[in-house]
Amino acid sequence: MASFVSLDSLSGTTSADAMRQALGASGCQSSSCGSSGGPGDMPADLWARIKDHPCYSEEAHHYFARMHVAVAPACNIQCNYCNRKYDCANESRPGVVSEKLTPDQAFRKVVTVANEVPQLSVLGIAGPGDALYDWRKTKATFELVAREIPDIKLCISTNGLALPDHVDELVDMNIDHVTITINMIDPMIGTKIYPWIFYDHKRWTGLVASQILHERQMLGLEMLAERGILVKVNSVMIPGINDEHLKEVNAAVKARGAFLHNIMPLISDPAHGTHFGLTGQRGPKHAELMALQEACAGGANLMRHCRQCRADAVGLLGEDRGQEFTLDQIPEEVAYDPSVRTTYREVVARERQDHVAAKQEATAVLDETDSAARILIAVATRGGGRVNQHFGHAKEFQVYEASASGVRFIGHRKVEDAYCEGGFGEDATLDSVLKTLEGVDTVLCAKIGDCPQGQLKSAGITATDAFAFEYIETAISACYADRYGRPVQAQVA
Ligand code: CLF
Ligand code: SF4
Repeated sequence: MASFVSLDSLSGTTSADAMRQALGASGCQSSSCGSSGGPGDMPADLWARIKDHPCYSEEAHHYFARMHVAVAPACNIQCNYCNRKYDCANESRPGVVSEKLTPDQAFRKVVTVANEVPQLSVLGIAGPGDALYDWRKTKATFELVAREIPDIKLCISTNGLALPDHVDELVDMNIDHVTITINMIDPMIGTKIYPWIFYDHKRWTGLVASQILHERQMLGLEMLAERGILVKVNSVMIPGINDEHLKEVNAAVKARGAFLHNIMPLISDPAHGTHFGLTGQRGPKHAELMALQEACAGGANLMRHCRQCRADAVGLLGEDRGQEFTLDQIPEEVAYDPSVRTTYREVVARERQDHVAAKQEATAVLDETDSAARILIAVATRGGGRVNQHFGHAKEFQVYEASASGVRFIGHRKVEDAYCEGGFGEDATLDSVLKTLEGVDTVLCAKIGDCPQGQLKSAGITATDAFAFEYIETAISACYADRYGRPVQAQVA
């Protein structure tokens, strides 16, 4: 099993001290340059529907994984940020072409993953085309899987054009989570994003195309909300085109019953061959995205932990185990064994109770401080809600804001290349990590060598492994309180 929180690690002791000792006894001994919205916030029935969904619950993404199966290659619109040779940019990182699957192949893949990845809780169909336009294959896949693994959550992502035609079937099939990508509510803005749509057996262009798309998206959203389906709206932030406008989109989707709004940065690169990539349209900077998210505060709830995953992603958000489950590695005959997932859920349920208590203690620690300081703290984590990853192995950092009023998840930052691969560090790569950590005050990780720690210090960033294996909130509150004052007895053991 790959690196994230494992069944073995959770089944064993979960005390931070024991984990630290285990790290000391394990292989990676780097110390130098060359080495290596929670249950209290919503009604219980709503929490029950999202608590295991890694995208709909920020808390769940520490514990649960999703997988996508690329069974729906056809699409009924053209987005200027998409090149059909690549994965769907609505829900995936443009890059390599997906391995497209038939429903039967997808079924075998899901069962294989469910047997080997205990964290799996959601099956999503997110392209590489549109899950509803390619509905026959989406439906066949979900039917096969739901029969074999009844407790898996079914989730789809769509551009919304075909959505109103399928709402009844979505309800009948118990598809409880639907994402609609809505980039505008003003069709004039839509003309800069969508060159054409295919609707009612005809291709439409210009303003009328965007008008039809807009009306269908709004209608689909309202129909789903009326039926009680949890709708997440994804919006691609395109500077100069819809960035300011997304505030209006946020208000409009909230008014129509969207559960979450996920504002994602445009990924644009000439190498992807998209219209925006080829015409030099840039994506937003970290700070621009954060400013827009702040400006939307008070509107529809925002998702901030999206990883813009591929249409064939497998694993916890932020990891991609897809290469372990390519078709050539999937058996012809599969049989589902529910025991691993069942055991994992029992362990996670216990772990989560501890985590909730730890969060409450962290809030109490921060309450004791009396400071106006707000700092960004980056955390290296492999999942489980803990500071449990070596600095040099972090492919991304989760960024939190710490202040006397609490610990707030801000988002994640991807590192182009992890600093330490296989036991040695590269100065050039540390430079890219430093760039990734721009604006961050403190880095918390399970282990860091003296040299990178020194280089970070020279860049004004404090990096420490003193809180290794603590819950993230516990570590952040202790770290903040150490800096800005706290009573000695509140210190974390
Ligand atoms: Fe997949 Fe999307 Fe369902 Fe999640 S992803 S279909 S809601 S199961 Fe999640 Fe990936 Fe972001 Fe999508 S992190 S791109 S929001
Ligand atoms: Fe590409 Fe998805 Fe847009 Fe279709 S809806 S053009 S697949 S990004």
